[in-house]
Amino acid sequence: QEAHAAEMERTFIAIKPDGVQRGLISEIISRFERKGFKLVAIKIVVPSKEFAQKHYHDLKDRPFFNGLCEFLSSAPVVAMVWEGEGVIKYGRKLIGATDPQKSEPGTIRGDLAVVVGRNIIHGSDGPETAKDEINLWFKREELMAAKPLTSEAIA
Ligand code: 3AN
Repeated sequence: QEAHAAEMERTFIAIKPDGVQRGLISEIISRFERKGFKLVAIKIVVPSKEFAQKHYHDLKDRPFFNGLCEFLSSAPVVAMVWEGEGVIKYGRKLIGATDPQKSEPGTIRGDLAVVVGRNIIHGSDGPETAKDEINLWFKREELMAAKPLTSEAIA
């Protein structure tokens, strides 16, 4: 068996229903692409409310939990996995602070959103949540292989 390259860091990013409805899919994807991160999985789905509750389980005691889960499950979401050195932390930097009133200009939320309940995008907040969220949203076979293409595969 051939040796596998070291696992490259990956994070889960979702464009939430407000981002999709506002036509911001390409804008958001292009910011991650231009930075140099690599898209390794993408699909468009309407999650069930139960699925949304699983995704946001850490927030289950917050007053906005129910509304947040209702919203996430209300319309199509673009679910993605991005790969690259430092992608978890830097992805959060591209996204900006949770409250768009506090996110810096130049960030996705800073440039494109106004209120916290409609902040257009989700990104995993650490290595553990990244792993859990990728496993929740994607099957193994939906992720592009970590291995670079061989010359035979390219030709
Ligand atoms: P982030 O998405 O920046 O990681 P979290 O995990 O604290 O922030 O919050 C998850 C989501 O919950 C946010 N993206 C936002 O949609 C919603 N949310 C957070 N705080 C509030 C709030 N005070 N009121 C309404 N919704 C909120």
